Amino acid sequence: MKSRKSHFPRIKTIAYEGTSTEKSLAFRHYNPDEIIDGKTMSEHMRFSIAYWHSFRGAGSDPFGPGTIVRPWEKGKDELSIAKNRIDAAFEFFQKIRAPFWCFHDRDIAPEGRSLAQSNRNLEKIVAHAKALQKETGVELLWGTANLFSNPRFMCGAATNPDAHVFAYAAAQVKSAMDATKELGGENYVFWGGREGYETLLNTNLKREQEHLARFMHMAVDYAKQIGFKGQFLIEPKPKEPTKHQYDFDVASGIAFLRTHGLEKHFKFNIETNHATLAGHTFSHEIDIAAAQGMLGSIDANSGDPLLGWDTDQFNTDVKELSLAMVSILRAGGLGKGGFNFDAKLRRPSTDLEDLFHGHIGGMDAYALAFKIARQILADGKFEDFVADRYSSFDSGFGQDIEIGKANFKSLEKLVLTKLGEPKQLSGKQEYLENLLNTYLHG
Ligand code: XUL
Ligand code: CO
Repeated sequence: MKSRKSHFPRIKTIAYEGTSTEKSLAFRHYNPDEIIDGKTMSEHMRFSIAYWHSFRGAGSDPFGPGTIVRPWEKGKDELSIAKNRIDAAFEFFQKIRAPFWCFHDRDIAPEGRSLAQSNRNLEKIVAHAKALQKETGVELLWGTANLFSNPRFMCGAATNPDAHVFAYAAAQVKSAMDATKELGGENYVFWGGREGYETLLNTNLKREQEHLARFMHMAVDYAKQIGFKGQFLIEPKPKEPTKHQYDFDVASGIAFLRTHGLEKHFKFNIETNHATLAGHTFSHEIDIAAAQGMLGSIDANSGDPLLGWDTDQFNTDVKELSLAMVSILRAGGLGKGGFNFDAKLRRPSTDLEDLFHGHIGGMDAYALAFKIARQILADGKFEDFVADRYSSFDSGFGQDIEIGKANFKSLEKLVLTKLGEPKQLSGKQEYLENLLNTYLHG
């Protein structure tokens, strides 16, 4: 992007400098060009930048307006501002060495006075983004539609009690899928922020869930019609903005997909703080999805243990990420997915370089966790421990239980005549926690 005016003239492309560096604008663990098992770290990590936080978020919260002013937010009209902004974004993607980006339709292009005008705006910006992708080599991890900000979606989109709103949402997703296909998106995400309810007093829960399923089937059919080969992903979240969201967590998402015959077409985009809000660990959600072969992608962030809402912070907790990485690598990786920084700067972090510090911290923490997890799996101590813990099911009556050859009567006879009282087998949690610390801290 040499020919364009720089939006970050004082910041150079972030380089890997290793752990001895004193520089703050440098990677200490993420070396995008390092080859591990025949692939670069960049190819392993598949980091992605979330357009909405990093290029539309200005720091507003429910108690006050935005605080962050960006120099590129100017132009003669909304569309030229949108173009300047996306130019700045692609310069950032390159300087931070992220190979992917993600967007909502309304992040990148302004909503018009009619759907037709919104579609025209989107098409113009998509054409511009396509040229930028070609010029920079940055690719699209996923696209999605914003079906939660506009007041028309106040009672939901696909689960709205008004069929007119359902139709509008369908039309909007159709264009967002077209845009994602046009930009070569590897996935398409459904996060149903308002697909839920505020009170059951006004809600037909069964009918709303059926409408949501109908909507998803329409998306599957439309993907076939246009030849979109990307992976569909559901991003669960238990609440916020709604009191109760139908895609509450991965387990309820699986139940929903299986109930409505959609399980072959969807995987999950798991967001760290959505797991926390659902009362789960990040690893729990990854393992539940992986157990069904439905682990798709990650929205990389974290919450704050003292705040009960979605703070979308950059995650620098290497312990949490190492455990998550063990689960991801054990499941065979993310395939077409990646690690998308669905994370935003704190409201008082108003400097341009804060945007770099946030992403550098997140990328370094993930890269370090990747290396730690590889070491844990290569040593196999935890795997051996767990395999041994279940070894009574490998043969004899344990194996009979697993393969369906045993029943209540046969097992009763066995206990009464042969086995008697089981011996205590320690779970050894403290030993395992200490073992984990040797990988994290030596
Ligand atoms: C909201 C959230 C969304 C989705 C995309 O909590 O995570 O930004 O990732 O709609
Ligand atoms: Co998200």
